[in-house]
Amino acid sequence: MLRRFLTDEQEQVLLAERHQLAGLFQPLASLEARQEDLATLERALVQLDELFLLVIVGEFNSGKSAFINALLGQRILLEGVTPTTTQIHMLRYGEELGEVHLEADLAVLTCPIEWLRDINIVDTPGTNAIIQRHQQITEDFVPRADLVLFVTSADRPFSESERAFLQRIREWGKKVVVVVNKIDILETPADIERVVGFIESNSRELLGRLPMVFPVSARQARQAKETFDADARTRLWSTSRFEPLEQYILQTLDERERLKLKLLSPLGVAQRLTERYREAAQARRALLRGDVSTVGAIEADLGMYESEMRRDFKYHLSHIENVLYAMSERGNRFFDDTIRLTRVFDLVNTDRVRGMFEREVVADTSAQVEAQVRDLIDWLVDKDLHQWQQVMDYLNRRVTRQHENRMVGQVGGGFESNRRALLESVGRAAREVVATYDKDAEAKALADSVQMAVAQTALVEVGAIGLGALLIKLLAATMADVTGVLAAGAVAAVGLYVIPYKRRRAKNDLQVKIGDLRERLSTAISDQFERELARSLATIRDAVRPYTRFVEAQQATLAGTETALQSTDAGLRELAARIETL
Ligand SMILES: Nc1nc2c(ncn2[C@@H]2O[C@H](COP(=O)(O)OP(=O)(O)OP(=O)(O)O)[C@@H](O)[C@H]2O)c(=O)[nH]1
Ligand SMILES: [Mg+2]
Repeated sequence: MLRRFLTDEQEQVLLAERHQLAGLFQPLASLEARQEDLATLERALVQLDELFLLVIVGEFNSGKSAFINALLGQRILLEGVTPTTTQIHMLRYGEELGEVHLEADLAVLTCPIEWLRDINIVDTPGTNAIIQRHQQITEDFVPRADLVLFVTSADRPFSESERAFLQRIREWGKKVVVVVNKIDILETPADIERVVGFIESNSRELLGRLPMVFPVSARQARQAKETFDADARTRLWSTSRFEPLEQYILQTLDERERLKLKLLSPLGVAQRLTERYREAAQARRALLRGDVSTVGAIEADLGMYESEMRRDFKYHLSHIENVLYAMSERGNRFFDDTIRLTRVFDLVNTDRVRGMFEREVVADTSAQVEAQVRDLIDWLVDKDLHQWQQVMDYLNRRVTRQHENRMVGQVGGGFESNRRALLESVGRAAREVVATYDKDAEAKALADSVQMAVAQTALVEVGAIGLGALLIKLLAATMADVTGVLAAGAVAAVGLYVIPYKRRRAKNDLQVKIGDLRERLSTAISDQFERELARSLATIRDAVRPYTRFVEAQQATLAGTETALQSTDAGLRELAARIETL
């Protein structure tokens, strides 16, 4: 890095810094950092091993190239009134003059000047030129600087674009020295002082502290170095005011000072990146927080759906049961009315009794049960559909809201596009369910399975006869039993004693039969309902699960990344303090 050996403490700081910088790759990668930022970090690491880099920046035509030529004492770089420097020129020590192109936009010039063994000096394309690309080349190079020399021209000190540019340099944590060039065009020393004062107060405000400001005439300085006329040389050299600046660069900036700047420079870069990606992580966290609450809301909604369904199902079931209760009431009344002495002759005619029983007791029970079951099924299907709609709404709202969060879109494109794709595909699935929901088919399928369930508990072979027909079949069996009680004995003969007994027996039998039927029906329908509810919940949860899983996984990763960034941040601060004491 530098030509002299490092002290133990310096060596340790250097090691610690390498460690911190290298540790930043992982969290940055996990936040899908921009390629440029990763490259910048990588260069910052490499830069620790490179020679001190003094980078000259400023607007086009301010005299950056002229300044370097003056420093070198020869016109090595091209100067011109139009935008002249079109790529980065790095000046290095070399036995003889030479030029090689290392990378795109970077030319290395070698020059046999002693102090270039300690400092590499860099000329950059001017900013605020009509050629946008020049500005970009220069801005991309700024993170590599160990010290930035900002050249502004005395005829237009501090333009708006210079302010903006300086601000960006500051963000990289660079130390800045300001050069006011072309003071030869100012008429009096007082004008020079005014310009310097103006620049000092503005840059203090902009950089947060007063930078060193050197007013010079690069042109006169070079002329002084080139002329053979001793008088002219003295005069030009003094009016150029170049000496303090040259002194600063070549002497004040000694090895210790350069080492400090060298160590601080990648630190500034790392701090800037850490800060940027902590913000990115924060934005991501905020987004995930919204996702978590959406997932939570969907889950809470499903929980509510489940308990409301159970509660309301009880009402529906009671309606069905009531139909059968009503039937047994009618049965009681029927037996009270029919099984009496005065009607003994009616009772003897079994067919007639059966006909009466069918008309008065059974009546339209099966149709009523069927209607109630149909109601229940419609309700079930409606609720299921409604729940899907609910989920779809939650997801839609989330998709709409995320577009408002532009910050997240800026960094971590992969995360955001994965997330959006996922959210959209889950939303699409829900939308599709809602759009293609065939209520009739769903209801039909449910009705079939209810019927099957009842048939199974009754151990009756039914095939596809329908719930009503099935009930009639079951009731007919009941009827046969009950009316059979009446037919069995010679009612007339022992009427007086037997009739009350028969009546009680018939009523009791009917209660038992209907009770049994009700029980079977309730059990079958309840089981079916539970299965249906479980299926509905499971299907919805399955549809949302990819999103839920993504959110959970991302949260876990993010927590780790945030911790890493936080500890890097602390580590960098501590290092910065240590470097100041070197
Ligand atoms: N009067 C005066 N003119 C100068 C001085 N320094 C440079 N110039 C002139 O200003 C013009 C621009 O100088 P350059 O050194 O090419 O400026 P630059 O900042 O490198 O410009 P770009 O490479 O285009 O960004 C040239 O015509 C120089 O001769 C100076 O101290 N005084
Ligand atoms: Mg130039």
